[in-house]
Amino acid sequence: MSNYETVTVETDLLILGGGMAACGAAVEASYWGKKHGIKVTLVDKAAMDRSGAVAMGLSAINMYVGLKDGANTVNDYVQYVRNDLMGIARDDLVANIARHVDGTVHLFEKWGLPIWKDEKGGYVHEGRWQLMISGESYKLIVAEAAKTALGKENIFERVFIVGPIMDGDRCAGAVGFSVRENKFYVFKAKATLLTLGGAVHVFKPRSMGEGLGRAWYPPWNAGSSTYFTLKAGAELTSQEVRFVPVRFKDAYGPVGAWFLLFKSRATNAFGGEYMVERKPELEKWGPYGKVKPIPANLRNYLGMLDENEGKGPLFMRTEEAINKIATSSGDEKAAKKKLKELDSEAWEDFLDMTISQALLWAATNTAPEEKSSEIGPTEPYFIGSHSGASGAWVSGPQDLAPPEYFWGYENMSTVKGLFMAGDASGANPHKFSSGSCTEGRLAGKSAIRFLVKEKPAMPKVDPAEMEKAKATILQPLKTYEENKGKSTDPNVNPHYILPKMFMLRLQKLMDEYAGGVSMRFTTTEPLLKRGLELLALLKEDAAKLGAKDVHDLMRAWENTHRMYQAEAHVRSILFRQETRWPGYYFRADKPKLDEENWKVFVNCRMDPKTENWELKKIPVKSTFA
Ligand code: SFD
Ligand code: AMP
Repeated sequence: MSNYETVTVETDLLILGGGMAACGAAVEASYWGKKHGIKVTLVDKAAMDRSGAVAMGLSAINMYVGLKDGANTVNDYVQYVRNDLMGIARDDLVANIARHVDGTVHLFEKWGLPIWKDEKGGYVHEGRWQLMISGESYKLIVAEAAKTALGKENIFERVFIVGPIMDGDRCAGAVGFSVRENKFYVFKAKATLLTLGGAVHVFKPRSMGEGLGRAWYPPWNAGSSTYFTLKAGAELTSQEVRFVPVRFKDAYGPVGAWFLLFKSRATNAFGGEYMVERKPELEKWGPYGKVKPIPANLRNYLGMLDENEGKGPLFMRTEEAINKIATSSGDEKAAKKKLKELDSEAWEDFLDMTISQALLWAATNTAPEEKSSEIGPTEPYFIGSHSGASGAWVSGPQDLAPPEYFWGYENMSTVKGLFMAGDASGANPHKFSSGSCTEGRLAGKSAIRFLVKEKPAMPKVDPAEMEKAKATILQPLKTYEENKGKSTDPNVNPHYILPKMFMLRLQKLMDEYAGGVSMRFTTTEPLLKRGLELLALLKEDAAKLGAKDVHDLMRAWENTHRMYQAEAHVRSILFRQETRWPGYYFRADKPKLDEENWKVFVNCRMDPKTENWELKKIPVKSTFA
């Protein structure tokens, strides 16, 4: 530990993360920053070319409004998102992204992203809001634009960010460590933009043993955004709104292209189409049970009801969908050609995005044109960019936000000088890759506006405080080194807990007490309170984390971040006295939707010093009808 060098970097705007939101912020902030002599620096735990959720590529852009061709309006998108989240969404933030996202997609195309075109040269739509792409290299293309805008000297890759530096109640930057060299980093900044993604593996995954690590959302997004926001004393919102996606079983292949492009049906094991047969259930869920498309969580719930009744497993009827399209022309020769085309689209959908699904098809001799595939709800994830809504509470844009939702600079949190975008910003879901990049652009420009107008001084950071932070952050290495010899097997030692064991304990706890897969996503007040008791013990044991090397050190802090995400989630579910998203979680002791008392945001904040929590209701307001 003594051989750890401290590297101090001073900058004006610090962008944390190198994913879709960060790349958008880098391009926009560098452009406007250059006009005002403002320095922009970016830090990523991995290599930007292949980091974050889009590392493996994507096969669709899921947010494109199509304003130019008059197909849709901003308000259409606002309504779609508000209904999908059962009434709880920030219309002002959703609209702000919706009015700019098409421009971002056109930039992607200019940068070289292949977007499928129809015979008239128009974009091929997967659905009303989704475009098909050949997106294996999507992240490389977007990262290249960001790196060019920033300049190599302003990019720090392979540096893991642990938490914020505070200068009084102002965010003054961040601390972290290299995952390649013995370097501890102090980033001092006049403004900070947090885009560290969402959280995976807080709950026990369905994958285990040889498959452990297999997930839909990337396990390398470990809740660092939530931890950073809490430790800065900023407000979070919608931490109860986890996302439980329905996915092809065991390899986590997405379903959007099958439902929307291939118009595939999903049925139970007896051929029953649960989204049709269980329509009466939708009556129970207020106005949201009547909208089209059926909200994502209710789609899940209808399938879960069939499974609970022993009608599982559920299947995506790929064979039916492909053959129906192929034979639709009635011409046998054309059908053969179409079948071949559809078959390659089916495989490309996964080869461009979730390669393991294609591997599992191969490994199980599954030809989608001949055999349907099992689907099912996965373990919960925390992502503010898909059909979940967890993230920080940020200011809206002045022209769209109700007065209560605007405090100076759009996308700024409740802590001065700290901005969020992408998964890190909450209550504005359905932004996906293109919307997250767009929100990054908006937040990047807003942070530059903040720097130009407020002219904040470089924050004061006490070197002695930084040395204390360094000791705390590197402590797991010391704990392991000092105690590893006290047992015959360093993996079994009473003096420390190893990161993987810590993670498995957290996952078991969340699965059993906070409504994970084993509990069919169901929980109650007594279960949640017991879960909090066990989380408090886990937090005590976090002080005894041991790390055998710098990789383990990153794992130790990733799991600490997951633990705080877990606590924010459990406290928020406990606070909301109803069931609003039954296909995401079900409060068996509060089984109904309560529009009268609970059509609100649930916000939470933790005092960084005392770690005391406060939770509150925030009324849902909108300037949209
Ligand atoms: O259909 C630290 N997403 C899809 N979006 C689409 O537009 N189309 C699709 O087809 C999509 N599909 C999909 C999607 C995601 C995944 C994983 C799959 C399939 C398999 C969603 C988008 O990918 C998502 O909305 C955006 O990428 C979110 O952007 P952002 O910027 O909020 O998160 P990020 O890109 O993961 O970036 C996070 C960055 O932070 C870094 N990082 N760096 C330093 N220190 C730490 N402690 C850090 N922790 C994290 C990461 O390295 C990364 O650079 S479909 O299935 O939905
Ligand atoms: P997914 O593959 O589940 O990540 O979904 C990709 C996109 O398709 C998202 O915009 C979803 O909201 C949308 N989607 C998925 N399934 C359906 C469905 N059955 N009806 C309407 N939209 C859907």
